[in-house]
Amino acid sequence: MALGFIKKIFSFRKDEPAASAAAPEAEDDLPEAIETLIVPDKLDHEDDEDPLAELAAQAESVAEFEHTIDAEPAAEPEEAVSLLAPEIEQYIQPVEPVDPIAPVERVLPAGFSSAADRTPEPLPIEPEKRRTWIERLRQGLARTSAQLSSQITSLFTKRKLDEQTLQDLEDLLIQADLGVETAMRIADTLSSERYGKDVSGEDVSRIMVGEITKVLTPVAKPLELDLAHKPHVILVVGVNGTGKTTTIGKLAAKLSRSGLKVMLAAGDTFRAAAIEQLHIWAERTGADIVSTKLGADAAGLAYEAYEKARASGHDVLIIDTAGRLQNKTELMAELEKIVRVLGRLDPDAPHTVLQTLDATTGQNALNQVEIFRNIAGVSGLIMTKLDGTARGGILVAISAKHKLPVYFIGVGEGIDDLEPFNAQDFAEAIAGLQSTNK
Ligand SMILES: Nc1nc2c(ncn2[C@@H]2O[C@H](COP(=O)(O)OP(=O)(O)OP(=O)(O)O)[C@@H](O)[C@H]2O)c(=O)[nH]1
Ligand SMILES: [Mg+2]
Repeated sequence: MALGFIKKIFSFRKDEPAASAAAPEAEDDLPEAIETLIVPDKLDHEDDEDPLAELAAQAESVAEFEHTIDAEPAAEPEEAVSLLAPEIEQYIQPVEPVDPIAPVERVLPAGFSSAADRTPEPLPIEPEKRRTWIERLRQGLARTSAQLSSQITSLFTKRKLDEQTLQDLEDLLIQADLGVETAMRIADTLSSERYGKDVSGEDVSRIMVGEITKVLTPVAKPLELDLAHKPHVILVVGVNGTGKTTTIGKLAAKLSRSGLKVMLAAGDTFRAAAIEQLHIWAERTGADIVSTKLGADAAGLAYEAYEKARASGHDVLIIDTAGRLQNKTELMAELEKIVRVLGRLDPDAPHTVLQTLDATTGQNALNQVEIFRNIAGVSGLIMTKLDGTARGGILVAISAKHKLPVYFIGVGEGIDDLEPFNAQDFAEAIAGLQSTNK
């Protein structure tokens, strides 16, 4: 009899009509009873208690409830529990968070460094994981690198290196967004090594990797956190859709995992969906969040978030912002106000102003850095979507021009798809060269 009742409960939960045996007046009570019985977080048990044991305490209500439905004699509590157990187990497993963020000891994650010791030694990346994201990076840049390689190969087939081929090579490299400066350096190095001689595609790739690595190495830096001043404030800026909110989620995951207390602030107050999106990331990563109502003043929110983060001892505060470049004047005023307000609370805040760049946008990313650097005093970059059909060459041009640190790269939409930026890996992926040192 108890089993019949359980079946009724589960069929009801799956949004099917309750079995006809249920008395009509009892049906209204079903949802609550079901929640009490089968949704683990409604059980109000401590973490270290067995949820099934906890159920035993509630089993009487099973029997009682059954009684109200079927007017049958109540089942013994133990019987009800043993019958419920297998069904309940199914519901307990999925309720585990998809990406549990268990705080561990307080060691900064890879890609961050502490201002206190200033000896950034990135944590080793597991070989398996490393392979996966490098492959994604290569795939993302495959179109750029394949196109470039085939053009270079056809340029040098059966030709000795002369002025014209050097000029053609430079043009190819500029078309791949690498920037005039780097294109010229690659051509110069090639010229000094092989002028008047045969040149293979591999020669060019090798020199490309060398020159690109030289440009990128000085900017491939960890994001330094000054944990002596709590909270360390990271303001995240960038054009719409470049990956600000997603990147904030990924950063929060890394920091929370290393045991740091993270607060997020939903500073993009113009879209309800933006606020909601950040709430979801906060939930997934175990970070706290401060948000306000739609259309509220973003600087006011930043102020409130800072005060709360300081009062509750949060290590890091990450502030999301809107990126409406179409209304540049308004955006500029808003970002300036956020920076000004934070500066009143802590003269060094925001300690980091991070700009996200979408790798699929190409040349336009260069202008975006120019604009946001002026508006918000960008202090470092993260390039996202390098797993897509990326045009990553522009990062070389940006680095040569702005020399801003590049902390991480986004290689997917998932919580772990953010990797510390590595100059050589990136250079090899652009040149389409297989890694030599892994
Ligand atoms: N493939 C891929 N997608 C990404 C990456 N980073 C972000 N995205 C996706 O890009 C889209 C835009 O990302 P958001 O984080 O919402 O961008 P945003 O800058 O906050 O956008 P606004 O709030 O509109 O200004 C989302 O669909 C993300 O899932 C990445 O590294 N790889
Ligand atoms: Mg956003």
